[in-house]
Amino acid sequence: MNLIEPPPALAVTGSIEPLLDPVFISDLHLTVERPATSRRFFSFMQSEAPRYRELVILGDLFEFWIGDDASSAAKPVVDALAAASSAGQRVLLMHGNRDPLLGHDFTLAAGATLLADPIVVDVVGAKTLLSHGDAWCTRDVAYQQFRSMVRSVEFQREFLTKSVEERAAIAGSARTRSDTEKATKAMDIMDVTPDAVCRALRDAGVRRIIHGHTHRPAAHRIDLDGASAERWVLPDWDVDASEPRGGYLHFVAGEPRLVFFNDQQSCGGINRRPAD
Ligand SMILES: [Mn+2]
Repeated sequence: MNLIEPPPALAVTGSIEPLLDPVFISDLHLTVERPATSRRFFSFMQSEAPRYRELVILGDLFEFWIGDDASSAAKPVVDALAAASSAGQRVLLMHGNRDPLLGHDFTLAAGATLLADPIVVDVVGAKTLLSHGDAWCTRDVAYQQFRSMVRSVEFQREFLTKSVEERAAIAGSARTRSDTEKATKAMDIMDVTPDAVCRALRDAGVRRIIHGHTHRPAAHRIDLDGASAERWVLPDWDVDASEPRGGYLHFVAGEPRLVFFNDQQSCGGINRRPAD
């Protein structure tokens, strides 16, 4: 990392212009180990994404990211984003829990803007809270501690001064640990905590949330202090899986709608007006 550049945690912007016709994706977990998922991303960038004015990636575009200077395998992805931004599309991107080290060099190369998490944005006329979503999984105390660490300026500065080889080794062992840990945890601990979501809605003064991370795509209607609010959860992508999955959220007649690549993938309230 060039030491005069801000660490990734400080490379984010906290306020952006309204989104007029956006498409939202998240949790693609792109890696050379999932070639079909990468191919689906490139075809998405070719055929679906250009229909929208804004492309919004709510975290975990990549399976892992150990620094902008160690990203040669991701060049085709960066190029696809750069093509979109040069064609006039706004490309907005948020850190996920797997790629919180996406930084200034990446955004410069991709023509993208890094968003703070969470952020309140006017989305198709409605003030909306956007987040990756992992910050609301508050029951996972150990994870929240890890999250604050990797998002701290001190940790990032120190980690990014290590050699690429050293960073790869650290990230490799951390990932092995987290997969083992995840398998042994109760599933519900990995979902968002309803109270944390309500608090976030109240603090932000909004009635709609869009997030990813939990891999539980759905449209939830929430009772918030006697009024109604909505929580939209984006699908993760895995086209290499035995049952391929993935999709996006867009707006039809001013209302959010989830779209799945695989029609068989169904969850409560999907492709309809928000319901439980
Ligand atoms: Mn995630």
